[in-house]
Amino acid sequence: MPFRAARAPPASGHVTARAALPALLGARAVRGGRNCKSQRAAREKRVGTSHGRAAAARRREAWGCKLKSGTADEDSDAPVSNECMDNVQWMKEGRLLSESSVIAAVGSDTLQDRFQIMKILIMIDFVLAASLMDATGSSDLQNCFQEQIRLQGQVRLLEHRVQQQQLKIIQLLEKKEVQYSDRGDENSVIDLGGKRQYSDCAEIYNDGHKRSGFYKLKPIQSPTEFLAFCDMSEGGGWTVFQRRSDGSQNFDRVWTDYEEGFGNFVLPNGEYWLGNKNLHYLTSQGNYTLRIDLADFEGERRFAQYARFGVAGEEHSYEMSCGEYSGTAGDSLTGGFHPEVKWWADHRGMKFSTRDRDNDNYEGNCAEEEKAGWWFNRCHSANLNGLYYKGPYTAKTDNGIVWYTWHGWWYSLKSVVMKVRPADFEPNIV
Ligand SMILES: [Ca+2]
Repeated sequence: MPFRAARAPPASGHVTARAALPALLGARAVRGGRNCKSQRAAREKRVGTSHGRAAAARRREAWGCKLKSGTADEDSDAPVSNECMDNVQWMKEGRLLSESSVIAAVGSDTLQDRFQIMKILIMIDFVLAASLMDATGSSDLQNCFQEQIRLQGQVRLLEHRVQQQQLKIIQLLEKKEVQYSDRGDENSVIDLGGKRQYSDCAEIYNDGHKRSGFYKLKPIQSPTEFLAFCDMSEGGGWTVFQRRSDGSQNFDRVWTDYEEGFGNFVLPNGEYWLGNKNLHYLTSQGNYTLRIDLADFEGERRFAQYARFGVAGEEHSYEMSCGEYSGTAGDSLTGGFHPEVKWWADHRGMKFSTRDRDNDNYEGNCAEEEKAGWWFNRCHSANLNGLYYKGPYTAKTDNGIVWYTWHGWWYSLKSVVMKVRPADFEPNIV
């Protein structure tokens, strides 16, 4: 039984040279063809009869050129299966090999010889096609199509999984970048190797370490070392004991928390309280200047500076003392902005208070109402450990981060840094 229209004998079964010549040319056209459709078009052009088309359709099906059994239209643009392409390729290669072999064997290129050659080639085609059909029985072919469809489904599923995995990889890489960036921030903890102990950041600065970051300190009376952020800007040598930057830390804490210190001692902008004990050890070493840097949500910065800042020991409930004010934010710490408020707004001489240790001058509990530990009086005109609102706020009490002389009681500041440095500090510029 013939398989390829170009190679097939007419219905009568008789092969003529007139039919065989275009068949040979047709084989060469297929060589440049890319799929079954072009193959089919070339073939139908050559056959040109309904009988030929029907036969071609049957043969194409047998070759695996039909993807959907029973639905493939003669002129359908349906994609061609790999098996079909494999079969076509197999036939093409076999046909071309046999063609060149026969021509070489005959060694002639006259028209008559070519007719003879073509007769031989047609017979070879029959043998090749018969072999293919034997290899692919119709039920086997159907099974192959089903297997193809199943495998294509699996391919789509795997492609979907690959896409999901790629998305996951991207997410993990992004997460890793964040971690690396955090790790970069952790470099703000600076280890000097422990060869020397420093009593404050001024000593570290004048020992040649002029990069801001967390350093280990051990004030003279302190039994242990502790980390503190050294601000080496604004002349350098500042030991930071309080920082507010983003509201990430809870400052509504009990006595022991404020005594020991709490917060983030890693990130350069980490919020923390150094601890009343450490603050006492630090400031009892000599004459320290307090500087308070403030920023609001409008991008403006102000500062307040106080001479002779000190914090007494635990036996005095960490009472605060300070001297003259200078700066741009106004004097809220001593109530110096108005003589009539001093009696209740001056924080000098005040003991430290927390919600569980009420040392204020108020009948109630300032720390409890203001949600902070502080040197409350009755209660305050400065409350830098208050709740982190963002700018203007409303509340039952003025419990935001308040510096009255700049923004009043009902505006909570964006950032605060409280830091100390020896009054006689002279930066070593060598
Ligand atoms: Ca009270």
